[in-house]
Amino acid sequence: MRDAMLSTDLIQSHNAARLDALRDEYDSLGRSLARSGVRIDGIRDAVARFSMALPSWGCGTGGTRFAKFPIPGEPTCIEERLEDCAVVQQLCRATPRVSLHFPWDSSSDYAGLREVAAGLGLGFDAVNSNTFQDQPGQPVSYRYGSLSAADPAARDLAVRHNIDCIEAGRRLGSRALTVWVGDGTNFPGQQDLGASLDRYLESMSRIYAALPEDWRLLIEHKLYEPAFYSTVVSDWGTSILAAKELGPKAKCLVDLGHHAPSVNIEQIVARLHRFGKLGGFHFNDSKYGDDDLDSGSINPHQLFLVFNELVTAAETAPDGFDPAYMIDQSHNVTDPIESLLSSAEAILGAYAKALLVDREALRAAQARNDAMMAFQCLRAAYRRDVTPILAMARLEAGGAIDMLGVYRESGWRRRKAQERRPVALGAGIV
Ligand code: PSV
Ligand code: MN
Repeated sequence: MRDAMLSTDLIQSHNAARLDALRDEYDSLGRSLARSGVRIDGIRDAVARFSMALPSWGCGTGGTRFAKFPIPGEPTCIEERLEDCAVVQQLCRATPRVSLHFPWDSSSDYAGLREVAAGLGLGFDAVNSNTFQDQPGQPVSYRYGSLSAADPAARDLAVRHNIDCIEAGRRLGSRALTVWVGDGTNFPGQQDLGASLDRYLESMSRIYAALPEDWRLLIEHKLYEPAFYSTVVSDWGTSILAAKELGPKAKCLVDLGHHAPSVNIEQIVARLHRFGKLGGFHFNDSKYGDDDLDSGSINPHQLFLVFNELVTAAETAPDGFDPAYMIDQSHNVTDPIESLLSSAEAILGAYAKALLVDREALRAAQARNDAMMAFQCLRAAYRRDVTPILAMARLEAGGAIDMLGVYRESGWRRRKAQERRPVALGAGIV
C-alpha cells in the first residue's frame, strides 16, 4: 500500500533542504519562550500528542448546498477517499483517523475496509448517520423529518439506519456515533414544537439502547438549515438536555459553524464541560452561517479562545478529557487535500498558542479583577508565531516541514486524474 501514498524520499529531501532554517527558528523561539519560563520541547510534545479525525466527505469538493465543481483526480469511492486521507496524514501526522458517513461510505466488507485503512496507516473515528436526505428506493421519505417525524415508519427507518451505522462502526473499530438531523419546519404551526422533540428523544433512546458499552452517542446541534423556521436540535441547550435525558454515553458535539452569529462558542464549550457533556468537535470556520470554510481562515482568534477553554478543561477534568476532534469542511475552490492540511495546521496552531497561556498568571489576574492583565495573558500567547513548533513536531513524526510544497511537488492530483474516473456533476457532497 505504501506506493499508494507519497514518496518518502521526496518528503525527506524536501525536509533536508529546510532543516537548518527550521532549527534556527525553533531554537530562537525556544530561547524566547524560556525567558517566560516555558520549555518549548514540552509544547512540541503536547502538539505531537494531539490528533483529530478527517471527514471522508471532506476529501471531495462541494458542499451541502448548490453545485459541485469537481476537480480532476477527486476521489470517487471510499477506498480513494482513504488514499487521500492517508496523504494528509503522511504530511501532517496529526490526522490518523477517518470519520465515515453512511450511506455515502457504505461498503459490503467493513473488516476489509479496516485492513485497507490500516495498510495506509489510518484508523476510524466516529461514524456519522445520514437521515437528512432520501436514498434511491427508500420506502418512506424523510421530507418531513426523520428521527422526529410524525410518521412512525420514517422514524423506524431512521432509527434502523443509525443502528446499522453502529454495526458498521463496530466492524471498523469506531467507538462513537455522531447524529445530526436536519429535522425541523419551514412554517410556524407546521409541527408541534414540543411533540417533535419528544419524538426525537424517543427515537434517540432506541439508538442509545443499541450502543455498545464503550461507545459514545454524540449529539450535533445546528441552528438552522435545511429547516428555516424551527430546527428540532437547534442549539446547545437542546443538545445538553437531550444528552442528560439519554444517559452518560450521550454527549454534545460542537460544530463551530452551527451557532447564531456572534454567539460566544468558547463559553458554550466551558458550559458543556462543566456538566460533563462535551463530547466532540467539528472544526471549520464561518462568516455568515454554516459555511464549512477552512478552520481558522475567518476567525482564528475564536479558534484560539475555544482551545483556551479546552486546555483549561483538560487541566480540570476529573476523569480524563477526550473529546472526539474532527475537521468538518467542504467547499469548491481549493484542492481538498490542501485545505485539510491548512486546517490541521490552523487547529494545531490554536492549540499550541492555548498551551502557551500563563495560566497561573491568568488565574491571579482574574482573582484580583485585573481585566487588562488577564487579557494580556491571552494576548501574549495569541501573538506568538508557533509555526516552528508545529513544523518540528511534524518533522519528528516523519511528516513534512513544508506540507503544501511537498504536496504540490508530488503531482498527486495529476497522477490521480489519470487513474480515477471523473466525478459526476451535481449537488451535494459525495
Ligand atoms: C451538518 O451541517 C454537518 O455539520 C453534519 O456534521 C453532517 O454530518 C455534515 O455536516 C455533512 O453534511
Ligand atoms: Mn458537522
